[in-house]
Amino acid sequence: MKTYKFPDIKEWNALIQRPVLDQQSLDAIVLDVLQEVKTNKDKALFAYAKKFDGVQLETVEVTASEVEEATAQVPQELKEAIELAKQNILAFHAAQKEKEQIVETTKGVKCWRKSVAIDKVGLYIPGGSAPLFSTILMLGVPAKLAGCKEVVLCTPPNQEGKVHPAILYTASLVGITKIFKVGGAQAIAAMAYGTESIPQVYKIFGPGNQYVTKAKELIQQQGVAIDMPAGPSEVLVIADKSSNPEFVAADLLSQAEHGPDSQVILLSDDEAMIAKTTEAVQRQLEALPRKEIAAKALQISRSILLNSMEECVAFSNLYAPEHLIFATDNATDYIAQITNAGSVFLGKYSCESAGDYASGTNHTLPTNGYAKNYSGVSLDSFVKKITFQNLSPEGIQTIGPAIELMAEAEGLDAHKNAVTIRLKTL
Ligand code: HSO
Ligand code: ZN
Repeated sequence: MKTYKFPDIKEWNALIQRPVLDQQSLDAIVLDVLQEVKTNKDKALFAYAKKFDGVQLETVEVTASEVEEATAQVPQELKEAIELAKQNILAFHAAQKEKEQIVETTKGVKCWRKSVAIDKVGLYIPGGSAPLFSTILMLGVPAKLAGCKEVVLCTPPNQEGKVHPAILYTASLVGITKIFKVGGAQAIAAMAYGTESIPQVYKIFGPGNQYVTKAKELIQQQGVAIDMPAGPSEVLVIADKSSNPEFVAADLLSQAEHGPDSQVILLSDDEAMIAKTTEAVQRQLEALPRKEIAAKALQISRSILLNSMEECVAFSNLYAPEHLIFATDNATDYIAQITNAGSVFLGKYSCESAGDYASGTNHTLPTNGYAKNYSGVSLDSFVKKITFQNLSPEGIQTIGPAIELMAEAEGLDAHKNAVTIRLKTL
């Protein structure tokens, strides 16, 4: 972790930069995969499973007996932990249900908005080095709460053609029954276009590598919605002399272990805190099984000494972190000043891991500065809001003349006429 001391505000723009990935060759490769799946459907999926996952599949759909077998393999303690997490995520997201409110904007003009579930959604769960079954809770729970009729899940198989038991168990726990052994860009293509086995969906959610991310970006241009643009996961921690450097170090490493391209940022107004934390990071790192990954992430990470807490918040707002940990005793005093962040963790005991797994908030959050203009996944991500209106004769009589005048001024006579023809009958 490189340390910067009192950087001039002119240097801040350079310090908020995320590592840049070489995207040049990605477009062509991913476009090719999309086209292949669109044309050859299941046949293409079998070929990709052989090529990328090293397995000859007989069918892409996970069977009920595979789910049963997986359920038996998950230790009871882990099942209970997943259940606890699910309950909290359910409670938090259920409270996001909006009450329909009929607004009578003018006498006889009633308008309201109704949340209607997106019929078919697709969830992508990466396999790779960490089987992120927690993400199934984060996406599956709100999808079911919203009332999505069809929830499809794609996840890559291993070389034996199997899916991690905790992934299958968690999917079945939230009521997802359509699970497919497909990974990478081909999974995104399959859900976007549909194949003989995999239903086509209207919106695709979930994290993934750069191929998956690129595929989501491309299918979005073709009219399929996606949860949000994605980049590597990141955390920014604000600490002062009241913070616990061991806790802060553990938080930085919990994010760093996600991937070599994960960025972690430490901000403080206290030089001693930065020194203690960076020492603790090095020490704790040594004991981690994923220390090589975390060490790479630390190479692209920064600790920055600033003049005050106010400056730390200003820097954080400019960086717009996916996760902001405000690790100080008086963290709640700063809530009003926080304007850009995906999810905020206040005080010593609010570690990012709490939100990653079990506190109830969603862990699918905007990265790469998108916290400036995007929200994390919530119940809203799984619904559209349809507006309704119902005008009485009195309603159209009251607002009709204004509409006629406006339509005329825009030179749209047919619009005007739609009102006039009605007013004449009243
Ligand atoms: N920190 C990740 C989520 C996650 N962590 C899943 C552990 N498992 C992105 O918010
Ligand atoms: Zn995490």
